[in-house]
Amino acid sequence: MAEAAVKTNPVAGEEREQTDGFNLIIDALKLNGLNTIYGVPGIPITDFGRMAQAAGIRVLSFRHEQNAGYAASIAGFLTKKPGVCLTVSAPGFLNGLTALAHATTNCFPMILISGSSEREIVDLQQGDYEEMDQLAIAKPLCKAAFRVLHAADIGIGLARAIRAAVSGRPGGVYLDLPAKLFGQVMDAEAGKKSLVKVIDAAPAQLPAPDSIKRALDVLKSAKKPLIILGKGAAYAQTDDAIRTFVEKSGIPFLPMSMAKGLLPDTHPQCAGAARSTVLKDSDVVMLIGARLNWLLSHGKGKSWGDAPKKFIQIDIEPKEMDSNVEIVAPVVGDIGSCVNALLAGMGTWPAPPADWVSAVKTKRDDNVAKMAPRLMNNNVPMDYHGALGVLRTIVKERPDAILVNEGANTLDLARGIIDIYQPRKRIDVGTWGIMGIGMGYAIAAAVETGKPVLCVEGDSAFGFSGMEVETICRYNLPVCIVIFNNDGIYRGTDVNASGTDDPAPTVFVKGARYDKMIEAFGGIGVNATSPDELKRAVNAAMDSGKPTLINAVLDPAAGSESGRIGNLNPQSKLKKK
Ligand code: ADP
Ligand code: TPW
Ligand code: MG
Repeated sequence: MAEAAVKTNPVAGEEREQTDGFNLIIDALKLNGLNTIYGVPGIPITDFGRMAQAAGIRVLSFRHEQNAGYAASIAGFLTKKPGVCLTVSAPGFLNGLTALAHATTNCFPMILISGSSEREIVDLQQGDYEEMDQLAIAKPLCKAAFRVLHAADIGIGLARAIRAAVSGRPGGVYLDLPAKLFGQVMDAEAGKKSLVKVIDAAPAQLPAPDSIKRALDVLKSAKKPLIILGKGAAYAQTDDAIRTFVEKSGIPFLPMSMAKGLLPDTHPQCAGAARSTVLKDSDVVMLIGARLNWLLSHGKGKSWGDAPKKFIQIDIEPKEMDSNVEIVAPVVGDIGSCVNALLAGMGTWPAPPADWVSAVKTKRDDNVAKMAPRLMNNNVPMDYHGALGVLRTIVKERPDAILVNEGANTLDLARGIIDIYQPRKRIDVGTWGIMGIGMGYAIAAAVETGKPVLCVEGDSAFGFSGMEVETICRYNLPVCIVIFNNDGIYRGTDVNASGTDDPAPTVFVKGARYDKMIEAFGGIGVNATSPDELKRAVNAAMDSGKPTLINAVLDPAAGSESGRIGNLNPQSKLKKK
């Protein structure tokens, strides 16, 4: 128990140790191995942060709760333990809520703990300091939401939060802690007994044997099979089983963005560079921890071609099946158990038809060869390909670094160009395609893994979390941020059609020097105008591990509207005058 807990209280003539809400929460977190908190201090949690730090929990103090929340969410993805975000009431809570909803949407385990005002006042709407019915607001946006009113229930409250976050399909959980709870005093011995160490928080979920047989039968019957690996497969941390299964099957695989590196992008079976061909031409598609959402065009339409398709899906969430198209072989269970059951049932497995495998390989090799010269260009100002060619080589030489990536063109092109070699080394905008995850993800990646982090950020994307460069400097984290500065959102060339002096909505200050921002906090800033300069600066940063921000000057005309998802952008059909 945390030392500060100990008070004495004369009960029936004897001195009995007491504890309080502050200490019970700390003890409950530690008991469950939740040793890191991402948050922003303030009433009523300021002392809690101090006491948690004193008790050996790592407390990372951010400049905005949304960034702390994104950090917690990706900590959950990287570790399979719920990432903890701590905020103050009403506005702090709301700032953290975006990240909680994001965690839920992305199936990352996270617990948002917010202090709140007193129930008596909130429920009568009497206007407390930062009054808000936070529990009610959180509920529809997360997987589960709980409130603890009595110190004796803290252990159970946290246990419920942990189980809800990590069991089944992982997600975000809200834990509401009213200010009064922190100071509530109770007998220390009883307090200790009230804590719960959660046993087997995410129990294995074994697939039904029938479902495994059905899936293998369908897969075996395929002429043009394809395996799609999603970020659920990366989350599952069952890397060897997945790799063995894919290799034993001989089937081409397509990694979704955050599943890149489960098998290296350079693996002979990787169909990443033949994406449109394999989606169109495949006849049986096995999804492992990937949803048929917008990122896979809902499993139908033009990108899937006319050939009839059969889908096999492995997922822990039974309701995911048939969400967009019919799943002929649903396999419900955790990915480790499912893949191991598939492996056990495969027997001697026939290689997939050679003409299919070689057609995919030819397409892939053609596309890679076509791209190669563009990646070696030395243009000044840089274009995306020239800059990304450099970063691609650096990641190849440093495969254990974690790549954080957001933006539009900066995202779409980096995803395709930068090969990833190890599992969970690429983290990005995820299911919602949101901007703002950058610095929070970078901080959590560095803190949780101890590995160097390379952030490839659009200049707009960076702006959503840019103030956290101070946090990166404060904790002296090995983070190198490269800003693809093309003077704006998608491009820096838009003009205001109204004739007023205002700039167009998508453009920023021309020639901005983001590198100066980090210098204000003692980090290293570099302005890089050519691929060679960029290469030198990134290598120096990765070697030194010092917080670095590189302003990579890109041609403002190099990008395209909405990057690769311009098709989702409604545009006026009215003729421009
Ligand atoms: P991507 O965006 O990479 O395609 P999604 O986030 O759409 O991936 O899909 C991830 C899927 O993985 C979710 O449907 C989720 O239920 C599932 N999932 C997460 N963890 C596990 C696990 N341990 N076992 C099985 N399925 C999982
Ligand atoms: C929370 C909309 C999608 S991409 C983008 C915005 C604002 C920025 C693109 O510019 P950037 O990249 O980063 O400079 P580049 O290389 O194309 O110039 N608010 C949120 N999420 C999203 N997705 C948006 C707005 C958007
Ligand atoms: Mg930009």
